[in-house]
Amino acid sequence: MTRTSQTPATIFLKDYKAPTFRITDVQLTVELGEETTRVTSNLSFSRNTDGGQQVRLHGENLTLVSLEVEGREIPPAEYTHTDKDLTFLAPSDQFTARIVTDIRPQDNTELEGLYKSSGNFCTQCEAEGFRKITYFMDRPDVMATFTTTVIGDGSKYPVMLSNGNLDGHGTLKDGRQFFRWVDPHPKPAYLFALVAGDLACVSDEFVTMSGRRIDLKIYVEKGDEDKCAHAMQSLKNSMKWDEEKYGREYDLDIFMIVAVSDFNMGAMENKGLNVFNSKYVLASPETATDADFDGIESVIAHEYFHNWTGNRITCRDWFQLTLKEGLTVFRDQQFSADMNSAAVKRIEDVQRLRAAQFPEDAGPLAHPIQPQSYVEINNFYTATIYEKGAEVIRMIHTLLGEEKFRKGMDLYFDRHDGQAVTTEEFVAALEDGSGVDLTQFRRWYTQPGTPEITVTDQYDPATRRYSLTVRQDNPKAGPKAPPLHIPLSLGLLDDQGHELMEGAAGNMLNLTEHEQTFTFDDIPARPVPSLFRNFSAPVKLGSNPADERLDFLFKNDSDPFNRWEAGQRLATRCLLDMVEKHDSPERPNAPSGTFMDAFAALLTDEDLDPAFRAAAMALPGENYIGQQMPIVAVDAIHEARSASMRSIGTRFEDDLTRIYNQNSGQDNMGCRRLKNVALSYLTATESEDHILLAARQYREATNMTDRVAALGRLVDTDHPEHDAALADFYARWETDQLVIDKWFTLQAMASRPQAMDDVEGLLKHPAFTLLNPNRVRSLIGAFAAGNPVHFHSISGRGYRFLSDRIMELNKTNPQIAARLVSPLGQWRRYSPERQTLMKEALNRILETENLSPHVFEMTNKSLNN
Ligand code: B3K
Ligand code: ZN
Repeated sequence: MTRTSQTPATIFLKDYKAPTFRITDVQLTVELGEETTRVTSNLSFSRNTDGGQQVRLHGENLTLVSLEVEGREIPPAEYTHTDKDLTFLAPSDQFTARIVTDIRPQDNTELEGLYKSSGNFCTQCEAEGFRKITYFMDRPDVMATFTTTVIGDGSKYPVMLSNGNLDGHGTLKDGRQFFRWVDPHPKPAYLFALVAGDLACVSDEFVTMSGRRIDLKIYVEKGDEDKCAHAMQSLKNSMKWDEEKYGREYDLDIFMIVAVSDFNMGAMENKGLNVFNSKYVLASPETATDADFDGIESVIAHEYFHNWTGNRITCRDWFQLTLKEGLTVFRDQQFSADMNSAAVKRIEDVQRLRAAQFPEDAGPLAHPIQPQSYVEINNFYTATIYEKGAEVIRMIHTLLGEEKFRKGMDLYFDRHDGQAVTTEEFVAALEDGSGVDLTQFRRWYTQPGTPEITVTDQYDPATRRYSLTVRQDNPKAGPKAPPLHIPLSLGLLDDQGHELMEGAAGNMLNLTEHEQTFTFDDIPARPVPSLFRNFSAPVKLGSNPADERLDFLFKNDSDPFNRWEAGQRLATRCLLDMVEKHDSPERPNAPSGTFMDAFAALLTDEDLDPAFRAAAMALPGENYIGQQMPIVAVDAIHEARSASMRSIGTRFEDDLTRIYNQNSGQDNMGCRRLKNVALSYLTATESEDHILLAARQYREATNMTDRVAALGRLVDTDHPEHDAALADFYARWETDQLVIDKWFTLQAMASRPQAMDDVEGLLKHPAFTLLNPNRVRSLIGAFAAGNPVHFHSISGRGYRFLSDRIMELNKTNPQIAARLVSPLGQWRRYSPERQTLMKEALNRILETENLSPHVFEMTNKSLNN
């Protein structure tokens, strides 16, 4: 470590101690001001454990005005006060305190605590933001009831919201307006929320399974009211689904969602008052793509489902984060699968896991889903905690089966409602409720790394016995790591493609040893195995079957996930072969014949669901191909993929044109997706006709999905349509920030040679600002994660561009800055020249003055772990 004196402290799970005192009730008054906002907090304390009289409250960036304990003003000599906390002595085992503090939300660019966005006040308290509003025991195992009175200028902030049910509102003698909210459900401070502003409201209602009428309210900036219908419908669907699937009913009289434009992440599940990034609320077909609509549905569901998995039952400490996040992601995945095509949803979930979580788990920031330590908790809202966490819950679901899983969940809710618990308590409830032993399974919580699976098979015609030998290794967890309990869902197919085992779902094998052999009797001829159906475990399958076997599975597997997977593996193999021969005279310029035949079969298979067909037709992305190589051959991969797109487009021009035409003008997501995949192959040929086809689609589009798909094809060309379409798009949508984000992203991901100049130029565009996280993600995030050729340019320009932005953002928004570090942390996977340049970029960051703990932790671990 280069920094010693200011190296931030590491927090360890093993050091967890229950709090000596608890806060059971909070009466909060927040007086909103243009200069100073005053927060008066009346707290009820009671003893929780032995351990002395000292009371320590967290607090950051606060001006302490006064402290009273049991009605007595405490003089400064009787308390200690640092920039992190406030400590005083408890007079007895039960007492009250009144604390007055001043804050300046208008100066808060970190977007944590109370801040202003577009002139409205809003909060973000998870993980440790409440301590930036007032002094408090800001830890999730301290759960209190809250009454919140918001006071302010009613002409500026007519809407004033907080958690719970509305208990009164009116005008004070001095003319200020107040609203009082009561939340009867004890909650940790991270679920506190407050919003005030001049907002429009869209209302609806939901009648729960026990007949209670719930008011549903979505608050948005004025003028956006007509973009809330999909969010509202998604909310009602989520409420109904949670009742039917898990027996969970909503528990307040009102459920509110507020959309804000400056938000560090997607959304936040504050009790009864979810605050959302407007990206996950606002949609109309003209302004949002089909993918945006799906994103809204899943994030609305996710935050709503947190009401039970996260809020009613919360985390004991932040090491348990996956308790609520993995479980809630699993639940939102189930919900989206029920609402849409389950197969396509599963494919997308696995793609996301592979794109973000697998590299994380193989790199310097690898951690188990229950980490043992952290420096800055906000850095631990990772793909591992969320997406791998969801896979772990899914495996429990697979091992228990639907019915026993529900029994386990019922017991979990019964046993722990109102508590702050650990992942161990969760697993124990699932085990007790189902009667299934999860002793070995628990290792998934503590082992980092993606297990690598190798499979060999044998068939003996004399005994009609088939055997599969399966081996698991997890190099990241170390050579002595004990084996995991891995569910392997298996199908065996005969040479006609028929299932040889009961039911199309096949068999579930329990892989519990390092190496295990499973035998199957009465198998008439050598079968083709379909392994890890529906991606039954988050593992890497090492052994690669022959092309013919993949082709066979691609055409015959009854498991749609594995069907798609076989096609992707075939494609990956071809692309890797092209990459390997990049510099040799036998360099192929098209994928193999087997692949082309399989692709041809897709083009005429009209029985397939169009969305599935579109997913199966798309080639694996450059990043995914890179992940399959020990050292990523950035340029060769780009060239191989582009050449493949081109050769497929040329060879199948007629079929692709037919598919394009057949699926044009259909008001159906799947058809749009299929048509736009066809367009991507056609434009890859670079023929003038097809570029003009994209230009026409751009101009004539009636929805954003088609418009953006067409523009995406044009941004990669030098054709005059490139500038024309980009200028038109900007002029058309200039006032819609979410649409302009797409304009930035498309240019950030373009591969044409001058793309890096374009990206640097965009930094100076009047619409660009580092203060808006969506804008940062749309340009800088999209470039670093989605433009491998230019980000990894051997000139080092991409790396310098990113490190410069990280250093700038470190000053205003360290959470967002830290999130941008991870692409550089992958340096070990690149050529020696690139490694040097990437490390140089990381070292520059590490040498920055006043480096935040957020950026320090990510950069330091990226270099040294
Ligand atoms: N729980 C929030 C994430 C909070 C992130 C804090 N840095 C959103 C979610 O997962 O639902
Ligand atoms: Zn969540």
